[in-house]
Amino acid sequence: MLKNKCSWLAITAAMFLSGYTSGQNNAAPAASLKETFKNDFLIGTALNASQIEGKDTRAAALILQQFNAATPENIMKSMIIHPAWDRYDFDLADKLVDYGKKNNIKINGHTLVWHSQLPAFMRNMKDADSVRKFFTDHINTVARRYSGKVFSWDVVNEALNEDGTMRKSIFQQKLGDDFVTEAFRLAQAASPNTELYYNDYNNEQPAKRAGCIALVKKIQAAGVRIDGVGIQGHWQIGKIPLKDIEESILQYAALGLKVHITELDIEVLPRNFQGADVSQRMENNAALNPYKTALPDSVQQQLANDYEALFKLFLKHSDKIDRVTFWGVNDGQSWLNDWPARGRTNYPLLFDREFKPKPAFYKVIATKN
Ligand code: 9MR
Repeated sequence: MLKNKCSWLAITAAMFLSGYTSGQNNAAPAASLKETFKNDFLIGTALNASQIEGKDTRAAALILQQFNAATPENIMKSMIIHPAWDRYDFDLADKLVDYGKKNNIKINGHTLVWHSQLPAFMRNMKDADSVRKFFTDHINTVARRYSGKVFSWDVVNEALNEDGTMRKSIFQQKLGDDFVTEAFRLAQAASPNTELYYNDYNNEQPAKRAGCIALVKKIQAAGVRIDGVGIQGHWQIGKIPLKDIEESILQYAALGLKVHITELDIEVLPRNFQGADVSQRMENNAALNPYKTALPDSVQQQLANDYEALFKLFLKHSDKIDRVTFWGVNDGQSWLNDWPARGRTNYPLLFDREFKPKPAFYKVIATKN
């Protein structure tokens, strides 16, 4: 307890010295995440369209200072990149790839196969041959275009239910469970020099983890390459499943896989379920949005402690973890302001709405001391 108090005092002092509490406009923190963890793992962020286009000038400098990896939050999803049967729109994805090359930022392609955010023309597709054609053309075309240009692909995203069984997505229904292996087979041929990942949320939980391991073993048994597993990391304050996360890192690594933490954020607002299934929603009301103007100190401190515990664990297993990516640059830009309830004020990341580092940022940096 005393130790906690002392380290909290030290963090507050560090923030004061670096200008965090003095209200100055120069938001740039003295420390850099990518520098601090350069011998441990890549540090990534999700980028939205305006950040990719360079329109978010306030974010621009911070991104370059803090991150050496990036995942497009939405613009490589099939709905956007493949809007019609014979039409692809590569504009923003090409810009992202150029931006990464110019700034030494490794790009993770997200995502080739996902049941959500599908283009309108294929959402209600009935006939299996048409679904297979979409699936094959999409992977071949997109993976080939960015072959050697993206560092890694989330080849398949969220194919599992919470109990570890296969989700009844359009792909599973029309192509069967083997669609996952097929997706990796196609991606491997189209993009031989890109690392290939299976990505999901809650796949650190025992039942879903077992399903994930079974999926990986099936891909491996078919002689198809899979380089790693992405644990998304959409967790909740005060409830970080550290033991399950550690066990998962060990079990995935034991299969010869690399581990990426791919979409890290910590929800601070009330919620009655875990995970990141975008179809689950709640009605907004005052009780669900308690910190409209500011985050109370006690919650800020808990958030910082949670991030500290996570990074201590990541460092302990840095030989197995290649990348840790936050799902957004600052709190104001997080998807969690609008999900599972719209219009809330959430605080899940390391930088606040003014792009200033939060106490959690300093605690994360201090894990290296
Ligand atoms: O952050 C993304 C948000 O802007 C989109 O509206 C949403 C739509 O499906 O997808 C969010 O990102 C998801 C990611 O692609 C896959 N894992 C869960 C993420 C949060 O929903």
